[in-house]
This record gives sequence, structure tokens and C-alpha cells, in this order.
Amino acid sequence: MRIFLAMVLSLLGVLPFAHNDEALAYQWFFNSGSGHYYTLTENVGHWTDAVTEAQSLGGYLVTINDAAEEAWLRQTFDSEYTYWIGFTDGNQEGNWVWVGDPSSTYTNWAPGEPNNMTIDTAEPGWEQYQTRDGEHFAIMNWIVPVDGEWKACWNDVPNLGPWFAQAGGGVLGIVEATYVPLPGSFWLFSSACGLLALLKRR
Ligand SMILES: [Ca+2]
Ligand SMILES: [Ca+2]
Ligand SMILES: [Ca+2]
Repeated sequence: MRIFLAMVLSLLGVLPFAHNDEALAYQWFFNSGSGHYYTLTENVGHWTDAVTEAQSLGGYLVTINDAAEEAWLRQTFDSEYTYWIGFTDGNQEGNWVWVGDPSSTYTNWAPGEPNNMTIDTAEPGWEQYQTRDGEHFAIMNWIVPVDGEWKACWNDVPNLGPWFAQAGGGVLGIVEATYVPLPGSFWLFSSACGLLALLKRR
């Protein structure tokens, strides 16, 4: 048992991909359903910025794979706010793809969405919140009535839009990662413990 523990600790100590000190500043939440870790971006605003920030943490802007994952996200993060999710048709209009897990097929669009609204198709008074380019980026927690009940759905929006912003004046992204980022010191400590245990055994 001790030799096994020593081997595991030694192995953990040399895992190179786990070093990401920047990610330590974030508070991560573990979802036992998906086996993944989640946090919010610090920057509010553009979807493209949220994608970049997620990548810098070793993760990706969240892929919502099923209703259970979406329910967990709403429970874990403030469900009063809208969040960027990693879903876009920016490369080809109408062809929605996930930047993190392209194999996911789950969607939860609000009725009538995605509508790719532009300045020209916006309802009177709403033109100022639209662009000529249309809408290519998805947010979650878009609360709309569905069959007489208020439901949290998705909407496609422009890369920035104050009308769906939250309190801070922008939109945060949800980051999903497959491993928990741990400090370099932890891995160094694990290595040392593993080595010590091996030496002691001899
Ligand atoms: Ca996911
Ligand atoms: Ca679009
Ligand atoms: Ca829309």
C-alpha cells in the first residue's frame, strides 16, 4: 500500500499540465455529474474576451452538454445574471458549434431564438442594441415565458450588448475545465513526499 502511495505521489509530482498559477486566483466549483470544474471569468464584456480568458486558465468557455449540467450551473452561479456560453455561429451563419466540446448536441433556445437580429430587423426602439452584423454568440439565463411559466433559456446576441448586461455593466463567461488547477508548490510537495516514501522503503 505504501509503495503504491509513493508511486502515485511521485507520478502526480511530475504532471506538467497541472501548473497554472494564474488559475489559482479563481474560485473553482466541482460538478460530480460531469466530473469537471467551473469558475466565472473576471472580465465582463465581449464573448471573444471570455473565450480567451477561459483558454488562459487551461479550460474553455462552458459547453452545456445536457439539462442536468445547465441546472447545476444555475444553482452554482447566480441565476439572476446572464452568462456567456461557448456556443457560436460566428464562422457560418446558422451553423452553431461549441468551442469546447463540439460533440455536444443539447440546446435550450428560447422560443423564436436564435433569431440573428440586426439593426434592420430589430423592433422599434431596440435598434441601438443591435449591430448590422447580426447575433452570433449565445448567453444562458434568458428568462422568458414558456407554456405559461418563466423559464431560463438561451438567446443569441451581439458580441457586446448592454441590454442583456448584469449589474457590473457586462456579461461574465463560465469557464469549464477538466482538471483542478493546483499550485506548483503542491506538486513539488507531492514529489518530495513520494521520493521520501520510496527512500524510506529501501
Ligand atoms: Ca460541459
Ligand atoms: Ca448568427
Ligand atoms: Ca437573439
